[in-house]
Amino acid sequence: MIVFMLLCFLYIYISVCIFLLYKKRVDAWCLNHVTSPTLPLLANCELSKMNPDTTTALIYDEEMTKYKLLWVDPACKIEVPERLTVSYEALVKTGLADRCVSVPVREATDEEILLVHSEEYLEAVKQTPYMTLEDLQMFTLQYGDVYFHPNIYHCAKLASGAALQLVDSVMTGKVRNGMALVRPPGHHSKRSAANGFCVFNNVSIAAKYAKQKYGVKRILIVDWDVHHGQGVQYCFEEDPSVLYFSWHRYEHQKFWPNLRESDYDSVGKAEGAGFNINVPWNKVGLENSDYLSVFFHVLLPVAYEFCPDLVFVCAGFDAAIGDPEGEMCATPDVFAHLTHLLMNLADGKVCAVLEGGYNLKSLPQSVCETVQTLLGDPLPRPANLKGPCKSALESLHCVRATHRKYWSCLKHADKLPSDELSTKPVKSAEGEAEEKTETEELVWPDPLKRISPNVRTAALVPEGVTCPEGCRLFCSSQEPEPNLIKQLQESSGLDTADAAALTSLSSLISLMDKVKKAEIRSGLALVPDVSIAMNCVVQHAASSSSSNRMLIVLLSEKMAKSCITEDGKTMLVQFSRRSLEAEMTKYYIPVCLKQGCSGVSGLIHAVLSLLLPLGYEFDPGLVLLVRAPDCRVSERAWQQLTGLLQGLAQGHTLVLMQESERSSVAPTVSSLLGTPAPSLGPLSALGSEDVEAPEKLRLKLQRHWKLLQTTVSENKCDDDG
Ligand code: Q6M
Ligand code: ZN
Repeated sequence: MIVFMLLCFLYIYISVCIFLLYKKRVDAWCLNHVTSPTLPLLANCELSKMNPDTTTALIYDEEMTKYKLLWVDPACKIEVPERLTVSYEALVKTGLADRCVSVPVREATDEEILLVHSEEYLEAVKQTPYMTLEDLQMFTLQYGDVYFHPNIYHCAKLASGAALQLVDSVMTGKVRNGMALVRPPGHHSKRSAANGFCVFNNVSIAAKYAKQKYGVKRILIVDWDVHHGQGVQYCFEEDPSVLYFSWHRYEHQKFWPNLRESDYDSVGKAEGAGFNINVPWNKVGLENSDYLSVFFHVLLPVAYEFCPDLVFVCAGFDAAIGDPEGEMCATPDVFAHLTHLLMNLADGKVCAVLEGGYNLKSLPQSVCETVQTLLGDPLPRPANLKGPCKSALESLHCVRATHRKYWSCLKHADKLPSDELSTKPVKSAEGEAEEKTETEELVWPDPLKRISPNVRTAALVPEGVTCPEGCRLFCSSQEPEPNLIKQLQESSGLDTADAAALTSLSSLISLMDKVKKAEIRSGLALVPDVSIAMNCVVQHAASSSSSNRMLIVLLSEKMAKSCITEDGKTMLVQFSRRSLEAEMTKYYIPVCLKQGCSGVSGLIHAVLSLLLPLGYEFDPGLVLLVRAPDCRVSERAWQQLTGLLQGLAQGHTLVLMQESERSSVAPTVSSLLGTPAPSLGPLSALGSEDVEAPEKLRLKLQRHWKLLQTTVSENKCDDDG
């Protein structure tokens, strides 16, 4: 009897243990409903762990490290299992993996693989697990730059299945976004052929699946791998519901895969014309500025016009510094920005799937930057952007000119000169002669730690206004200093008798100081008068000795130039109906919009192609975003603007709004908290009048601000090339 009871206890004990272990995983999925009123007090990471609206999926399985090259092949030797292990280990070591929801992989089914591939090809690949080494080598011979292994078929099914799991997690709302770390990659594989280390086209399969299973109408695929994903291009060439964007090392077709159709003039076919965008790079050594320019002046304007419901990233990291294939010089932190700039599209539904990346130092760094951004951490400062190089500008020019007939945002792009720039065959053998010196060890600084301030967003609101969920009510702790009050009185023009107003202004100053000192990430203040408040903040910033630059983004019809000095510490970009062009200087930039801020397409276009490049090059330490009550900005466009600006100044934004606009507090705070701005819907085509003024401004300012350039201008004395 006693033995029986002991056995019973043991049994119960073991069951409870198993249950608890199991529950740990399930919890991550089911805590969706936990939204307690005390949430604002929790640290960011705990918050994101529980709320599906803010979680990031991470999909990985060690099984995908279990195949490798079994013979000597110089073309394939860089594609090693360690690519995956070092990436995953870096995510674990930095604590990022722990902050994600771990979603298991699965095998893609035959039916799913057949969404993209032919039956003959699938059947052929199915035989590979049973082949001898010799058979495998023979089998491999029919394809280019790829190798087979008895376990690669299994891994390829898992790689595609991982992409499908990611789609399911994002589309069902279990997570907001996510990344799948997979091997083999996918973007080169074609309907009936393996190619470039790829067996099944993971992202193409996932895109077809999303269309079929969830009825997704428009899909954007951003391929930032340094190679052209020709497989993806072929798959969706005639499909206007999938916009494929790829930049790639091309060198006038001298670089693998050496295809004519990788050039900028392959725009898609039939119905799909305009929905394939190739940006060929004809030089190596490109840098952050080159990549970001293409985002500002091609990808983002087109993407906003297209308005995807879902975004995939063919996330290869061979475009990063140190990569033996790409030979580019962009630093890993650029991927934080590329990721961030996509995160306000498609209501934040971004699915990143690993492709290439062969430097075992820059690859894990870049993966971490990407995942950390998906998780919503503050962005690194976009330091030292110096504008695109001449060759990148040539590519940019060609792409914009070629696509101007398809996209209204590009309709004012400069046409191509009659003698085309890019398709020109390579000049002579001169470049050829310099043989590839065995890439000497490149060094670059480790990316900086991205630390979240304890308080994400604080709001300074008048009594009676409730502070939205997730946000901290700001109360100034100290008594205002008499000196400050005196200063405020001068800059506000308020009477000493107006003690209450002066105290509230001094709270505003202390909020700004806390944001500047990074004790708080971002802030919002509802004030009785935005102009007065703005003046006070600007004066105070100017009087403090800090060398911190401030970017002021002003939505107002009221002239405001006088509030800044030209010492380079402040830049003011003002959006209004008024044509204040004559007043323009290097640091005061009045953007005249035909419909003012109320026209969504016009405003967004100006934000993407003017404000962002200016902001990134200026690289402020603080962004002051001011919304005057007369600006009539639509709530969604405002949220997009607020969201996009979080890429600057490590997210240190201070928003000023007028008391009368209290209904906008919640949506604004939501954007400051990192909630993706709601999608704008397909934008109405831009009229000439929307594009003309900003375009004129861009041309005038590009001498000062190189990130505004889109063509190789006459007066540009660039010595590379
Ligand atoms: C290798 C030539 C070696 C996923 C990916 C695959 C790239 C395949 C490159 C094949 N050529 N010098 O795009 O990164
Ligand atoms: Zn690649």
